Amino acid sequence: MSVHEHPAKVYPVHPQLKDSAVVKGLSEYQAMYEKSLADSDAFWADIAQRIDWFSPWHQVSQCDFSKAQVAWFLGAKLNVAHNCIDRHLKDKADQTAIIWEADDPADTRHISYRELHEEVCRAANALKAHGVQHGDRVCIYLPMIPELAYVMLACARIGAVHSIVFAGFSADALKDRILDCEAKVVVTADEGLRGGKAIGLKAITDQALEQTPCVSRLLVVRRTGAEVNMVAGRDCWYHEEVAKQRPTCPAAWVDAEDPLFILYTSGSTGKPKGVLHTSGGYITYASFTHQYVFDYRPGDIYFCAADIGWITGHSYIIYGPLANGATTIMFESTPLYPDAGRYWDVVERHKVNIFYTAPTAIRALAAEGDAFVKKYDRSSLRVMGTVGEPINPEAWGWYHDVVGDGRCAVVDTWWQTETGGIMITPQPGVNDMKPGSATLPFYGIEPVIVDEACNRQEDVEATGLLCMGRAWPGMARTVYGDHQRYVETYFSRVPGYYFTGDGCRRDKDGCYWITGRVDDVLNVSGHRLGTAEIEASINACDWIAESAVVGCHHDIKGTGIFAFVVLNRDNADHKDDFDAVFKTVREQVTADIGKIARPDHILISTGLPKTRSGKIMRRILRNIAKNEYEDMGNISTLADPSVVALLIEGHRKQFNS
Ligand code: 7RM
Repeated sequence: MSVHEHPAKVYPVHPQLKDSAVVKGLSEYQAMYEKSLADSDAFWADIAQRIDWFSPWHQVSQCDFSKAQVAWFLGAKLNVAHNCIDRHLKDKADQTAIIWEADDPADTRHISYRELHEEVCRAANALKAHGVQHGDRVCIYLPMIPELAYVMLACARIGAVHSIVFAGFSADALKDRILDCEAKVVVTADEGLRGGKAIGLKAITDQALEQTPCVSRLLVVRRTGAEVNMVAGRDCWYHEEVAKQRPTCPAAWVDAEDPLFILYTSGSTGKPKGVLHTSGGYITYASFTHQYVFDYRPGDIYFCAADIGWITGHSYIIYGPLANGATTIMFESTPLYPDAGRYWDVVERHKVNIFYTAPTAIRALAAEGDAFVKKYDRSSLRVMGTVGEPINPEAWGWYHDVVGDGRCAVVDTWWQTETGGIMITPQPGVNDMKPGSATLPFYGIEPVIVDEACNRQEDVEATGLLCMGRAWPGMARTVYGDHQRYVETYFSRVPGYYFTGDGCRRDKDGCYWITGRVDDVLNVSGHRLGTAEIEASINACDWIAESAVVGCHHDIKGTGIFAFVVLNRDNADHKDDFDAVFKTVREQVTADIGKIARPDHILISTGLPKTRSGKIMRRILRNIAKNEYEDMGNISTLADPSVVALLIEGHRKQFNS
């Protein structure tokens, strides 16, 4: 049964949150929401007062979706690292900024705002010493260690642009990202450590750097102490470089529209896009949403379990919380190490008040049973968030009832790499919660639903494509080096609107239910992967002529990866050697992209269902992967309709016999 067939169960606002939350009740939300849309510039000018500006803007916004033009706080100057660190020193110098929870639960470190300031200044001076200047790109390929925070904030401090690459990506994926943004300096570690297992990041980086002439310097953080090969003239130890530097460094006043970072994300076509975020609007939006969505209060211990390699970690481990002077936890390990109680162990030991994770982690932990949860004291928890994919009501119910003891607010936050921050979400103490619905738009956000023909759906109850009717400060400004791609991806499908790529339904109360991607993007464990990227990798296997990738149901990941592969004529004899094909394909994808993109299932096929113009009809493949053999719809436009029966027969044999 899909979420839409469930009679929506409603969990009323928890009374204990109603009077103490930052926004008190639905009518206060509605008044503020209406104000945010009625005079948007006045609203955002007011909200932006939460940020320290060196000099003011001369115009609040200049946005025109028909021209794909977005700019906020024009002419203003600020420094994001100053806002995340320096301005807290007068009253919070000794407060913990970051609690680092290492892979080994016995290993935790408290980093005060004073220490953070010193470490970031040293890192900033080291980057400068190695030639990094305002506007230069620095690629960061680090695990979840404090140096990751130091280096990203060091970039912000000197006006350099960071591009963080998730440490689970392969050498090839790293190489592509370094080349695309022409990074001058790369920062990595000897090894990463997760779940007791070491990952040779330095060796992977060495492989990537064989093909990146733009890189002049590699800084290497010592994490495990493993022996690594240092290339003379190129590689330096991070700890040696920062030790040489002074612990102060002036924060460069940058323009509000100067780039802060690039983050690569998958789309439906081609290689990943370098989503570019700028400084003033992004930090305003990250800070504002972090306070309101999580009902963050001074003194709270805040734990977002994402990886900083993804946007959730950028906005809600580092930038939003630190801009708000919070204590934020950086978690190096996995939810299952040393066992399925790890998150709750962290909650108990650090007395976490706000916890934020993804549905895939919730499902994986729910499957391990309640005992791991109940073993730990979770009475400090007040707000619990989810992000990354639609949450099924069963997982929502377990999170709310078991983890939160039925007493915490659950916020199902919908947003994207491109939106910079949370867009559609419940707010603690404000609105009733509906498991499976992200509920209501955040302040200043105007969701619009259009049908396939781009007609705006004016009725409250509506279904269609989710768009945004107006700009907000946190949105991406361009695709790095390819503005045309930004125009085509977000502003062309539905003229005059920002197109999200998601489908959705709005119910009679105006609540939004996200139904998932409407393009060829898969959401695997909350990570975005383009089917085209995975297919390109599979097709690079010698044995394979062509392939088609679709999503399929997966209990834990939400969406699994199903690949239909056609072997080369010369290798057709491998068709009986399923294990070898499966292994080869998974190894190839791991090498090209990373383990997260490995297919879960493979069906060796004699052909793919293509139209006469050569387009693969994925609808048919999705049905087959779902075990739905009956209702294939119209297949008369296929060049060879007989392939459908062969595919069904193959699938039935492999999966249903
Ligand atoms: C933050 C992040 C974005 C895509 C987005 C959706 C899906 C994210 C939710 C969700 C339903 C949610 N950035 N998505 N959050 N779907 N409910 N609360 O995940 O760029 O990596 O992914 O993720 O499809 O378009 S992302």
